[in-house]
Amino acid sequence: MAHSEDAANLVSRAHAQAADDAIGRYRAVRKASEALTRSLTAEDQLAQSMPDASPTKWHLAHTTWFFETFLLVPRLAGYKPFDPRFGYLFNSYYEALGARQPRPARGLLTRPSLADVIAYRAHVDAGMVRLLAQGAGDVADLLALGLAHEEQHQELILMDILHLFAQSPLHPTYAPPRWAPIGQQPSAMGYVDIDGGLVEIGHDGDGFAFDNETPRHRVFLEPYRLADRLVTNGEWQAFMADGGYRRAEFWLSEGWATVQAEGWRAPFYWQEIDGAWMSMTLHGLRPVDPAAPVVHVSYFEADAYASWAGARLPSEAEWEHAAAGRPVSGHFFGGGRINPTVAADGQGLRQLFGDVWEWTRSAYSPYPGFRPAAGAVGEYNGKFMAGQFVLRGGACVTPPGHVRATYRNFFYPHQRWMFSGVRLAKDAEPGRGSSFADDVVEGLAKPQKALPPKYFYDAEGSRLFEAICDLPEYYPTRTEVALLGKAAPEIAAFVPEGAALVEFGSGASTKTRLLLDAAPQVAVYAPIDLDYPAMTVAPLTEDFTRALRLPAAVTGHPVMGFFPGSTIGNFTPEEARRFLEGARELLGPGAAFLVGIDLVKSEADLVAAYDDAQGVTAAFNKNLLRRMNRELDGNFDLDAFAHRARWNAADSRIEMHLESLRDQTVKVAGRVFHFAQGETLHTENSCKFTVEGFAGLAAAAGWRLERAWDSAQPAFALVLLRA
Ligand code: SAH
Ligand code: AVI
Repeated sequence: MAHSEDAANLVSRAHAQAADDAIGRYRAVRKASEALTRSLTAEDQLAQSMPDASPTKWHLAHTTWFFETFLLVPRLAGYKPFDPRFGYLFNSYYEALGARQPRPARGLLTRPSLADVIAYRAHVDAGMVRLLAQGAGDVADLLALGLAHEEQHQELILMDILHLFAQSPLHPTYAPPRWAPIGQQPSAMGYVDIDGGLVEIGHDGDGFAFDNETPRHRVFLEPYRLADRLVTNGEWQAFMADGGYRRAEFWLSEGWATVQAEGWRAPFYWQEIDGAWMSMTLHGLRPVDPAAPVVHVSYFEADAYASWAGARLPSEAEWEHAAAGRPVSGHFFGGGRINPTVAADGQGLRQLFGDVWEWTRSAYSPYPGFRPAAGAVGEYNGKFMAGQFVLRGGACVTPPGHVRATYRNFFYPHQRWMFSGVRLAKDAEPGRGSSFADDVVEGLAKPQKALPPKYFYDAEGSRLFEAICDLPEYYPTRTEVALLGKAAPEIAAFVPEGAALVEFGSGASTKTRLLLDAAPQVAVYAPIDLDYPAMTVAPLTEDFTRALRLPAAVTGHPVMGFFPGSTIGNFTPEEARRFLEGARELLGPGAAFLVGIDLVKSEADLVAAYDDAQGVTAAFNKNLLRRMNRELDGNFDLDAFAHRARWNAADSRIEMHLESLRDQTVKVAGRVFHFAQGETLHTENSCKFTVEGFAGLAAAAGWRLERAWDSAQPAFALVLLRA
């Protein structure tokens, strides 16, 4: 008896607790909406600036109508609607619930007054508290929907107010200008490689989700690459400066027609004032921050930008697969700053959640097996599945806690007043990375035009490189060969019996022979190079920065890596770190790795080595132009560019550039690029190291320095790393 009383008490206490929690959640969301109106006058809250936007007062009333219509009227015995005429005024789009005030005429509703709407909210709130106190469990799903719905309108209030204020010559400020100082440019955009395959997307039913996120289902993804951060205003300005809004070749036909009809020449809220770009924001009219993510761009613009940048937009499945399981943290509404923030420095995917909604290339359509809910709430999402595109991740005006990895927002491709921005994606070419054409388009679109040095090595480039190695000025090859000849017996002691020697960028394998001669215990030779396909035992003809597995012949052998020639100096320090990490995984635990590094020396010797008297290095450099002409239908005039080799002391590297000798326009990869006189195409870095500096770099990638051999002038070193 006593026991069952206790049990009954426990159950009723749990019910009371659940009811209290539900009331608490309800009140918090309702209050948050009202808090958004604090800085608004009654006039601000009545005006409607365009048919797509609604007055704040209407949002406040409509969200209230939602609770009244879907919860109180059917569920709370004795509930009396505040005013039966409100059903007509504040029904948004529910056909099942009858006629309604036309959307573009919401701003004409001077009655009810704002005070009446506030009283309406109080009346419905009192009803909701009574309903929830009776038992929150029965209405839990509808309550969650009503609250998520109200949170969507909180974001709409902010979007719509910004649009309204942007019409005002006074540039009103919605929130105090807590404007962070102009951010540092984020690090260069990188791409994260994602395997894809058969993956699942969609909500799994655990916790609240909108119906459009269901059912969870399988999708096949080809391998793809996702940009590690959002596109910035600075990058967008480069697109504008390159005629982005004037060149039809980047645009979808409908997008191009819209550009013409609307006269678009910049993102939605940008204004050019005295030669400087300013943007209307919720903090008033502010200078465009080049480091911050671009915002208020349409799908058409996002797509055009991606074409210009040699990339594409991600599909929603690609986006979700990459975002799944990551913490939903980022810059959402709150904390004073209502603007997208600059990407944090760092690795991997950043800014996935918050800041700006990210356009995807996916049409907003039902998932396989999608069924709208029964009754009028079934009109919530499903009936809008035509002609719109999906956006992912939430924005700085989205309430915190509102979105998740499966969340699908959607807008028409011409719309721009929402906080929408761009993350780029690319197709992966399995094993090869991006294509030559993609890299050329991307590299020539950068403010400092640049190409990855790996494209030097077509057959002619490899021949020229071998000629460079014989030049009197090019000391590295001769020096490393001599050093290797001397150190080979000692190095051989580190080579295990039956070892597989994996060489990166083997070229003609001249240096390898010195090592193989001294270490007959090597059983398998596995060179990885873009060129020299069928050379030796188990060659991999691929990009060594992307090699994911070794040839089968290596299996079962202890592994030693070999990377001579200071080719590692052709990476930036960040690329070198990433390469060394990848090599550690590829070569496996306990592997040894012998790396040749060129050491810092006098500027005169360095410049001479990269600008030889016979002009072989110049020919090697210009061969890149020849290659683009041949493979990418380019029309570079080789005589209109000059070879330059410069010592960059700050970054401790020799840089090779091709300098344009006149103003010119070049066509390549189906695109047109302008070169000003004196502008350069940066074609190679060749970093010069100290042994200690290099050991630090290797340590950051998980390698320990075990031994080093170095030569006197010209200084060069062979370092032996251990995983
Ligand atoms: N190891 C030789 C050749 C160095 S030249 C030496 O020390 O003399 C650089 C070599 O690396 C070239 O043969 C080039 O084809 C290759 N290479 C450059 N970048 C590469 C990449 N990303 N993947 C695979 N091979 C690459
Ligand atoms: C392959 N690599 C290490 C050479 C270097 O010295 O950076 C390529 C080269 N560039 C000009 N000359 C040689």
